[in-house]
Amino acid sequence: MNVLLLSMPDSFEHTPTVSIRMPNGALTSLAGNIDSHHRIAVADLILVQSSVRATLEQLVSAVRPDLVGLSVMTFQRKTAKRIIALLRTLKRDIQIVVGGYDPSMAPEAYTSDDCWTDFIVRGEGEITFRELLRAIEKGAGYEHILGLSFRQGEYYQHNPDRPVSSLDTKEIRLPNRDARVLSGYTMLGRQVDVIETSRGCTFDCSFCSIIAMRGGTFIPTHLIGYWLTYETPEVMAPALFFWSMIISLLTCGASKLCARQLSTRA
Ligand code: B12
Ligand code: SF4
Repeated sequence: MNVLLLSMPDSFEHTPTVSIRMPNGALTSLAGNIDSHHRIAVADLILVQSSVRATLEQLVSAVRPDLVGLSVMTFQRKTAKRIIALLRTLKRDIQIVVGGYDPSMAPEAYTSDDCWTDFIVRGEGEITFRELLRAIEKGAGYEHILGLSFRQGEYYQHNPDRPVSSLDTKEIRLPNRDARVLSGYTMLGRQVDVIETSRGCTFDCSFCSIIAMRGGTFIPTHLIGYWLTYETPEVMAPALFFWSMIISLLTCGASKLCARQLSTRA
């Protein structure tokens, strides 16, 4: 299948594109976790904020996607709906899947008449998305896929939630950065890439999306070890953004990561 994954072009006033144009880590992680025979393209629309329509026209024509996946934060919902409408005019038989924070926490926003989606991936996406592509290929039905909502005629079926992955079974593989088809990621003018060092948080602030998304779990060590061993030498942007909700709990791992990165560059 041809698959196109998009992050939304909107930035917030705290993170204007003149200072931050960061890659979306979810999309490359999804790209790294689908079966290898699929053709996958990842496009971060934050890089083309002033030419979204033209870029989508070009991408749909070049990739001919069977399925387009959108990663959506809450403040990007309106844009996501406009992009979905545009995609449907560009290719009629396209299937649309949405995932990320907004579709996970407010799936009903993506099942209404003004937003016609085929699938909603709720919560952690790698395994659900991999299983979804397999099910589409086999025509085998979607009832067995945890964390998935799907359209059945007029209605949506919401399958049970998928428990968060412990990440130590190697069921979730490394991201695929080669799938990116746009360039120009910068942070304060320097080329940047991102490395994920943990998932979740140990705290439970009532206003925070992380708790709803990951049920209060925090999974640090496996990823730190994983990235240290396999990934950091290959990620060579002049600026690296290591993200963790609470990196201060991981000072040992964080300093190892920095030391490893510096020695690789020396
Ligand atoms: C790194 C990060 C940033 C970076 C990079 C952002 C980027 N371009 O991706 C920077 C610092 C730039 C940033 C900025 C902002 N961020 Co931020 N950020 C994060 C952080 C820490 C990690 C995100 C991440 O990549 N995680 C790792 C990936 C692998 O996991 P994931 O994103 O959850 O994706 C998984 C699932 O959601 C799902 N999924 C996601 N997308 C899709 C798409 C499809 C098709 C499918 C099937 C599945 C799927 O599968 C993925 C793999 O399991 C999160 C908090 C967190 N720990 O997740 C906040 C977070 C996403 N950010 C948030 C916010 C609000 C912002 C800002 C608006 C802040 C501001 N006021 O300016 C800006 C928006 C900038 C922008 N235009 O993107 C909120 C979003 C809340 C919400 N309800 O929408 C979060 C959740 C923080 C929080 N605690 O509330 N952010
Ligand atoms: S990520 Fe920050 S805001 Fe969210 S629960 Fe953890 S400490 Fe609280």
